[in-house]
Amino acid sequence: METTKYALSGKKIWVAGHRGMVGAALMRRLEKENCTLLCATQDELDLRRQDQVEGWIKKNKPDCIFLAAAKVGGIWANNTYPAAFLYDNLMMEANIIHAAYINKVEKLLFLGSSCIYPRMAAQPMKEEALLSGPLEQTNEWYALAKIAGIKMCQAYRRQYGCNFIAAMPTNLFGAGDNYDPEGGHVVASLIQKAHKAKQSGAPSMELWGTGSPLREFLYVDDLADALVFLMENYDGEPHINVGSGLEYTILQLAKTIAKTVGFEGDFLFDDSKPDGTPRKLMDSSRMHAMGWRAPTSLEDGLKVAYQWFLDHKAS
Ligand code: GFB
Repeated sequence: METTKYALSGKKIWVAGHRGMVGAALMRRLEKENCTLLCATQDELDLRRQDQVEGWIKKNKPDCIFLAAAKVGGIWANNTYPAAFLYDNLMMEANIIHAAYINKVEKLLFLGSSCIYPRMAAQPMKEEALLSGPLEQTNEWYALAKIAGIKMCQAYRRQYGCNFIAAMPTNLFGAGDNYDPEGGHVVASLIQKAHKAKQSGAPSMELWGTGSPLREFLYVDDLADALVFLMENYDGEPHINVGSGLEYTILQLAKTIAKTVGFEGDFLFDDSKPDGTPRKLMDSSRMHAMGWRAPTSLEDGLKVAYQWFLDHKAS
């Protein structure tokens, strides 16, 4: 695959979604580069409004864009707010990608999610598994929006020659996660629950589903590093998986979190809540072949995530 090094030094870079977990990690990572960082808060710029996005890009003239803005949530939020997950994500990505084309942005990186792959895709999931079977029901709305984003990048490359690329991260966790027990993803929810159970001296904490689904977890600062690596080194049309290869059952994850937090009680299973997809392990061999691997263990990443929770969210 032909690639040209894209140097970030001296560039004006817009991190769309800089207050989200991924966007904030990107801001931390990009501070190490000699570049100018642009960002806009939700009050200044509603990314769902085409006129606002076109006006903002025209005025601020970014050289390149990390499209990390998205409406995200865990299994419950995805399943409960299908319209918002579909509409908000479609609008944000369509507006930013189209405005980037009109304003001749040099390079754009779009962020997807491992839920774009079919529910029963062969494991580990290769990039080619996209659109080869039915999606997982609990998050098909979000997945469809993310698939549209990948396809927009490919379409704008083909028709207009735009250097727009896409990365698909696996399940993420780290500083800045959403610790809402209902709306968040499993790692943040379980940190919050384990902390509360420990504080109150509860004999047990609750896990949704059966505890048997397998998930791969990637520390968000590792993802930010991978995204900068791709922006600098990758120019291809196919989207690229970014995983850690670290796969655990939800029960194994819960035990590791309990150890990090210091909760010594039992786990109860609420099987009225969905398990979602049974397994979601990425094949990250393309990333590995380019020379990038995730350096952080689950245990080390969890220590940072728990400390961030204690500093910002714990009561
Ligand atoms: O992280 P999570 O919400 O999302 O849930 P998905 C992962 C697994 O953890 C599911 C179980 O099997 C949940 O049932 N789980 C156990 C819990 N206890 C809890 C809990 O207290 N909170 C949560 N949230 N889960 C999301 C998608 O799927 O993954 C998104 O809905 C996105 O679209 C994201 O792709 C990365 O891994 O199932």
